[in-house]
Amino acid sequence: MFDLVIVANRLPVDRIKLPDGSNGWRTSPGGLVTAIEPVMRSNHGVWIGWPGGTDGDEELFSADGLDLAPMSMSAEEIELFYEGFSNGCLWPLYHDVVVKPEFHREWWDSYVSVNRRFAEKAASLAAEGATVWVQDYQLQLVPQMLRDLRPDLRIGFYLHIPFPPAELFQQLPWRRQILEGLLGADLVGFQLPGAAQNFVRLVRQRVGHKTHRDLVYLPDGRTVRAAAFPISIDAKGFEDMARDPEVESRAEEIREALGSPRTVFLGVDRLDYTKGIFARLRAFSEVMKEGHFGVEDAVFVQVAVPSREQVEEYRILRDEIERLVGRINGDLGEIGRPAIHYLHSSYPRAEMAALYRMADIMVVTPYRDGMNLVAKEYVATRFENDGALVLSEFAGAAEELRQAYLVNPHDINGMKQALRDAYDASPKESSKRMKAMRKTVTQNDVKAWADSFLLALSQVGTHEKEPRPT
Ligand code: GDG
Repeated sequence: MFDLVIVANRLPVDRIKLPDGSNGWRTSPGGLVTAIEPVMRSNHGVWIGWPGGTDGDEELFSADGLDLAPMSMSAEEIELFYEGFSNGCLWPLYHDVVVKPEFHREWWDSYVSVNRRFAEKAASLAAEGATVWVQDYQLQLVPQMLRDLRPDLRIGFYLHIPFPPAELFQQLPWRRQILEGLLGADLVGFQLPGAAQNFVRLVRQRVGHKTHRDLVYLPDGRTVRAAAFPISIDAKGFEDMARDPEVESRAEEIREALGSPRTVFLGVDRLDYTKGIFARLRAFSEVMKEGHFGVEDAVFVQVAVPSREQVEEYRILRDEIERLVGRINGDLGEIGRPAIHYLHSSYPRAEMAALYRMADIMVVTPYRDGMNLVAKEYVATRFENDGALVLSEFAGAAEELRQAYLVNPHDINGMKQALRDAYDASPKESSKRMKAMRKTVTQNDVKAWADSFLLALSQVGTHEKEPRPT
């Protein structure tokens, strides 16, 4: 039995087959893992999640000192619950309908039954009075299901992606069930205050509960708090990695391999339609075409990390981006000097740090993003206060990183201007901006995020100053 139970769709590791046929584990990339892993380590909890694959093995194990409880997933559940309802319906709906969400009843049925299995697993592993922290959009029904099974638990929920305005959320045929699922938690955390307000407003309108500021009052006397806890990174960990001489020499090696251009632009994203990769590369290529810089002066390195490759929209996007890269390099490149270096791959963390170190301008231009950790990681690695960040206004990170070159990713001309500005900035100007951003990131690191969430969770209902509305 455990006192802290993390419930997330994925385990922080992938199950892999070793050359000798036995099972092995590899840390899997992604924002959630990066954020929660340090919390787990310092609290000695258990992490429940899907290890990838369909092998049905649910035996507890530990990897890298973490206790892990794998949840099996059938091929049908992967298709209906994960690729279907989670990534074909909720993901686009919550990201401002960048692509059209699909509403299928059999996807929903699978979402309900998988959420129930997660709730049952959490109920079986949590000690009396334990804290359970449920993560993200795939598991929004778990809080209420778990509360029905185990009223003794303290339950927190954190949404890593945006929570949409009522006008969009309302489209969801199962809107009420989702809201009621979330209300099973004592504390519902979001990236930004606007998301928490969207939620409270919807609860008032759609479920009819009384609310006051960030509190929801349930008829049974329970109080639920909805508030913002902007996520962050292990800033010191990233900085230490960036200072490692091996990382530094790798960064130099990459720059040389790129032909030692004056300026390197960098994009690092999961290959996802919310990330705005296509429009960003177009903007860069137009600036180059117009002669602001040539291929000897500047290159763009775009790392597109493979993601959700079974989902049709993602396959289409990959084709579109790769066609665009081919076209741009055909138009603007020279022998041995492409304008865009495109890499469809994932890398070890040290290589990511080397990429951040070698880049002069980091370009992060999502149409909508809960936070965006890549932007913060880049800032953390710039210990000499050099480099520039071009950042979408629609990334949660833009609320904190005000000294970035902020852009509207729908506005190609505006993006072009920001790329030119970042390219032309004096070292003094860049250093002033970076210094301020580094302060923000180092002061609010992932430990502060987790600590503040867990503290707030422990306090819900214990010292309400406001009288309950009648
Ligand atoms: C969701 C929300 C929110 C990426 N490729 C590799 C790799 N990564 C790491 C990055 C970063 C993380 O994955 C990506 O995080 P982001 O925040 O940029 O984006 P999402 O994956 O969409 O994350 C997002 C986040 O959750 C946390 O709440 O910020 O808004 O969408 O840490 O470094 N890591 C390694 N190799 C890779 O190839 N090692």
